[in-house]
Amino acid sequence: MLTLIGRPLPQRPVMMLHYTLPPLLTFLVLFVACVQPEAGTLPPDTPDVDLSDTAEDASEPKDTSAPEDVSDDDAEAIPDVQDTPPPEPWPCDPELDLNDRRYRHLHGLSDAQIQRGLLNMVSGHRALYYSTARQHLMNDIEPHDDGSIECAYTGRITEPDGSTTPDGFNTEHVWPQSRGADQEPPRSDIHHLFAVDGGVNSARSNHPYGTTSCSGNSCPWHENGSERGPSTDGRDPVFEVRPEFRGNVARAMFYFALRYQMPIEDREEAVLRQWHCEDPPDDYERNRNDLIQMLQSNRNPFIDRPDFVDNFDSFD
Ligand SMILES: [Ca+2]
Repeated sequence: MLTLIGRPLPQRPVMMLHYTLPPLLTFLVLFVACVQPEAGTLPPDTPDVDLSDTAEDASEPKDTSAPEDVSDDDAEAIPDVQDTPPPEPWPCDPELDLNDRRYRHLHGLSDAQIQRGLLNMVSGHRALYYSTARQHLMNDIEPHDDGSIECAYTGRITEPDGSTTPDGFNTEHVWPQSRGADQEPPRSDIHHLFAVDGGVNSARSNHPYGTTSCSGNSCPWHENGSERGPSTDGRDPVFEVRPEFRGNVARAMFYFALRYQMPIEDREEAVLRQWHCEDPPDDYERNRNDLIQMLQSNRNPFIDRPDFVDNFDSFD
């Protein structure tokens, strides 16, 4: 016999309702009460929602195909680019290959368009911690094929020792920190950092570059082709870089002016343009550009394509 709470279940319907309704209501109340705490556990279950998002992520190959579509568009644009005439030979180095594929999308464009295109290419680089940048500069970027490093201003040779100050060398900011390179990311941007003898770094200080009116021993400071003294254009003092390195300095300055949209004073720029032409990029400088790109994900376009300087009336 069925029983309810220890009592025999009545057989008549009315009596059955009398006995069964209260327990059923109690059961429903208890059921709802039991369900509510489970509902309260929904937040921890919300990862299920995230999982659904993950599922959406899993479908993202459709989205990742979008860049491919963009590249397809670029691919379609290539014939047009290839149809544009190659740039005129660069007068300072007529043998220079001006068909670098990295810049072919700029062929045939106006100066303003080329300037914007180059700015887009150099901007947003991967900024390094300053200590990391100096470590890479001295031990990975500057060493020549024989492993030596060379003072940019005097040519003094030494060996890297794993530090940032080997044999009295330290880090030169071609664009002085006191003239706008004291904040990040410009302070750690290796494109304008060079290894120099510490004493020579002090001799250059933050003086602008220029052509001195003195020569050698007659200059207040001089060492192995670089010298500091009054300039031929009325400034005093200026720092004149030895012939082997003056183009490297000029291109680093042009890069900085473009990357950080900072002006170069007119008289200094005139000298830098002259140095840029006198000392075109060589294999060492181009290799240095490649190494820096591996760290920072951007290049100095004036090393790859020195003729681009001519697309800027002035860096101001
Ligand atoms: Ca050079």
